[in-house]
Amino acid sequence: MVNQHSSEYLNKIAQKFVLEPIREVRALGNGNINDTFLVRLDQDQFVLQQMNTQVFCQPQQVMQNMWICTQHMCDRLATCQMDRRWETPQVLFTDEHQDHYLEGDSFWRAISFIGHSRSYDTIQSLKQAEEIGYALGLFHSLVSDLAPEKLSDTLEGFHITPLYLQQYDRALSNSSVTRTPEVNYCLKFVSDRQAWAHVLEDAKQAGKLQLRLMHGDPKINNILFDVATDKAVSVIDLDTVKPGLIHYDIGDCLRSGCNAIGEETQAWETVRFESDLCEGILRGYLQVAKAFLTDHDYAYLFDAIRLIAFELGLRFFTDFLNGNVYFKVNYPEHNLARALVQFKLAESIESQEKAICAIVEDLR
Ligand code: GN1
Ligand code: MG
Repeated sequence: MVNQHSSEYLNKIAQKFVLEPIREVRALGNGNINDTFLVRLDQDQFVLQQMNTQVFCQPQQVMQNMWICTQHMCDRLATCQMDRRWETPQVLFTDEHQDHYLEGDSFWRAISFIGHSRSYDTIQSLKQAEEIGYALGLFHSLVSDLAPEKLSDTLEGFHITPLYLQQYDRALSNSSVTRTPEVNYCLKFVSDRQAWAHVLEDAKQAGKLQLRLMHGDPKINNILFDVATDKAVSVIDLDTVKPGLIHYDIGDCLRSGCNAIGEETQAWETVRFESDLCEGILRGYLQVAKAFLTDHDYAYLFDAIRLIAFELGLRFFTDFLNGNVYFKVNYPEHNLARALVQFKLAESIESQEKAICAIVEDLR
């Protein structure tokens, strides 16, 4: 059998997307779902990815969505006067003009590499917080006039918390997990919040929150910063751009950007939601987003921040109970450790409800 990740194999796949000789292919980043590589050419480089088709069952639709949304953003950028650097990742095509390459069951695609940029796994400063918020705001603004129904639902149930609760109930009833103090903490944490966890879906059903286009995964390391100015220059990882609530994005951006020790920390007991970083991110976001947020949107911001940390913890914990079938892990309790981080973060958010709501009020 071919070793899919041998350099010979990777070179062969990478060569499908360019004519120039490939100089090097190496692993890039630490995504939890797809396998990502950086391909070096003589003068240029690009990103090569093998998509996880267990998670993204319709990878062609993901590529179609990506194409529509990147084209739309480029058109928008061409007509507006940007006074700063901003770039959109581009889909690369194979020599047969395909947006992907199929090798047996393996689905490969290539995306342009945004040069002179870097990403961070944990936030470094308040200034950066504002940049992260600005980046998400600009992204939402650039897709705000693209009708959501033009994009397919490529990941059904994504960020629908009540559905994750159902999956959790199933996982729990099939699991014979040892009841360690950490496991008991997670079980109680979820059980105490079951009823509240419907909050955003209820607001959507009631027509208070509208379906728009969302990024789906705007965590800190999906924002790129210019290496010289440290200003945000791009939002990457467009796999989950699809119709949804922008609240999922705001919650995801804040749960990731306001946890200064990062989602992979082992020190889960010390995880805190930093409200000054929250203020920075929201200030940056609202600089752009004030133009399209409604009163209802503001009313649900706190719930969104609390919910997405809770939801991600629930997703990690469920995967731990299921034996780690969704997120990549480095050791068997990895998803439990990740769940504890998110639950601690949610707890910290809950304890600062008044302060966070006051920040929202002051900024609007
Ligand atoms: C996954 O694969 P990656 O790292 O881009 C996940 C996100 C989570 C994130 C947590 C499709 O994203 O929802 O927030 O891990 N993506 C999917 O790090 O489930
Ligand atoms: Mg992602």
